[in-house]
Amino acid sequence: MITALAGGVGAAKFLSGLVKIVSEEELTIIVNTGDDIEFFGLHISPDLDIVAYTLAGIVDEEKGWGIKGDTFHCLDMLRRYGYETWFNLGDRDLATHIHRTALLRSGLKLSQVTKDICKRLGLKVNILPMTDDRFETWIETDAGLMHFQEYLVKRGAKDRVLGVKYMGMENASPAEGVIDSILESDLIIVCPSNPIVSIGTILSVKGVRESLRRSRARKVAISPIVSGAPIKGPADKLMSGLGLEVSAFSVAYLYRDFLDIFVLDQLDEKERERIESLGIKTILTNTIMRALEDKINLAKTVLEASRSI
Ligand code: FO1
Repeated sequence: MITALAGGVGAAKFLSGLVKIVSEEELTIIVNTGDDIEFFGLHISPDLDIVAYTLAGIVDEEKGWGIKGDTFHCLDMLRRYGYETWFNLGDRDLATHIHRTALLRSGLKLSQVTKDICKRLGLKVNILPMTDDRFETWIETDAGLMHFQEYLVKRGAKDRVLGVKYMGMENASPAEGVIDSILESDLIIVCPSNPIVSIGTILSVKGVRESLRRSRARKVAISPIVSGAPIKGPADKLMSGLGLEVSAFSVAYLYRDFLDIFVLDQLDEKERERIESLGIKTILTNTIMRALEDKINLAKTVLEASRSI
């Protein structure tokens, strides 16, 4: 059994390569829900949807989120009615949020709703939210404290980051299956996702970090940072805002208490020695995923690396 820890776009790209070489039934994906937000009374789970849409082959590949070919008529009308419409929810995408919210209101947990959505999208992979409890990532900036989506999408990550708050962390329990899948897997893959607001949130949920340390699985992470910059997203701004060096080494350092192998880009050979000094084995490869072939090759490298120890 394989368990992957995932954020949004970078993770989904990698996972779309992984499912080409391992069976979906063998894979559990634990997904960040710190990006979740409510709009128009609807519960939006961006990372759960990005992963599910990507694996179902319906994601807008250019943007990495939303549904390909989607239209925005509902949002246009909401704008006319005076609503804030900076978060681009497409018409088909809205159907997912309406369905999710209706099931949540009927008393189901987010993990049960996610299972239903995945089944209806034809997926056999087990996608789990990190928690069924309310959990939101908020960013402390020089312009004030704001929800992660406000920081990223509304304000274009332009504000200086002073801190990151995981709202709800104290009371959030891992969703059913999260800890068991970490403890029962042979391999745990930390996808190339933001170490602060995607993987950091998952690691902050009660018991997750500890179960990663305890699990006898081989634990492999892929660097989301290449040559001192993130492939996508604001990881550099968040890391430097927290006083961390923006480098592959820094990411490995954040996972040092449980990680066995760190896969980093071939451009980062100079980082190798420092990472190995943490007691983590390193593998150099191409981590930039443009074509499907790149995604499959990266997944193969991760599997081969995990068998080498
Ligand atoms: N990202 C944007 O940059 N702009 C958007 O308007 C936007 C809308 C959106 C709608 C649904 C969804 O599932 C994701 C969406 N995203 C959008 C992506 C999202 O904000 C982030 O990429 C993830 O939360 C980070 O993993």
